[in-house]
Amino acid sequence: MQDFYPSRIAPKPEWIARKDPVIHAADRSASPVGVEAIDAFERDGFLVLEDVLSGEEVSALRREADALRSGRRELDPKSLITERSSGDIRSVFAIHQQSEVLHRLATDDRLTGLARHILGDEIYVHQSRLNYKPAFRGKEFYWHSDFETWHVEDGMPRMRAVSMSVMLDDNHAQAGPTMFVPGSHRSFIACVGETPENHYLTSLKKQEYGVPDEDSLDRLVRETGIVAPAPRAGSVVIFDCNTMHGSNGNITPYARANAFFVFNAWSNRLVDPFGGRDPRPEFIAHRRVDAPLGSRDRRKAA
Ligand code: 6CS
Ligand code: FE
Repeated sequence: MQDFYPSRIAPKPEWIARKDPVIHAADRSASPVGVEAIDAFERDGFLVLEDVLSGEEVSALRREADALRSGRRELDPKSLITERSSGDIRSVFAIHQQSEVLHRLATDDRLTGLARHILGDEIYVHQSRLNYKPAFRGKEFYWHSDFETWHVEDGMPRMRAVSMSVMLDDNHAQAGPTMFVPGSHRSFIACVGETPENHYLTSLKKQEYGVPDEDSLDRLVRETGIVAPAPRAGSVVIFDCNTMHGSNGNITPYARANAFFVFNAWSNRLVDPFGGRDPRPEFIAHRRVDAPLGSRDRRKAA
């Protein structure tokens, strides 16, 4: 399959103009969040949806997140990623497959209806994870485009995926919220450096390959700045697969957790990784998916 976004090949960074639409919906007036919000998402590459979940829903999700991190649950040990320094759990992957509560959230129409609209297709979960940024010791996530990794290391052909981050705690500007560069989703920054074998064993703790060079980051930020939404618990921050983002460490007493779901268009299912390495394990990038999300239920309902 043609590689529209070659990366980690050339000896120096390259900027490639995005070849895919941001909003694939045929009729934007059907947007579940209104046309203005969808236009803003297209312009900025991210969107904050306040108060999507009720207080009760958030409390139930927070209890589930604590249970998943407590060691009291039978989880795939590979899906638990710990902080290098403290050993604290940094992420739990494949949460929609390991928790009934989180599976319900991953298939909640408030998320999936919007994802289908943006992607203009049936969808499935490419990746899900619980991100914990512990108090006092939360580590940073360096700047990156998710799509660059998902294209090179997972074989995601086109930019037709959207991430949804559900806030389980109130976010604070000082506690390392996710930062976005508005408009950065319109340029694909090809990175330099060859992907190491089994890169995921280190990249999920501290990503050092597939990260943009400082000149490109400087140029991106000079054009449109940095925005770091810090919404309340129950809010959802959605962002395009190619929006440049990262987060600082957290030395405040405010711990924060978010449940993160990546919806990919059914027509954009993974092929062989464009970086030529073996595909990453199933818990990080789902390949064994036999039907779009919810299609079984919708077929039954029909
Ligand atoms: O490699 C990945 O798929 C994950 N890494 C980061 C830093 N963001 C996207 C994704 O969760
Ligand atoms: Fe990311």
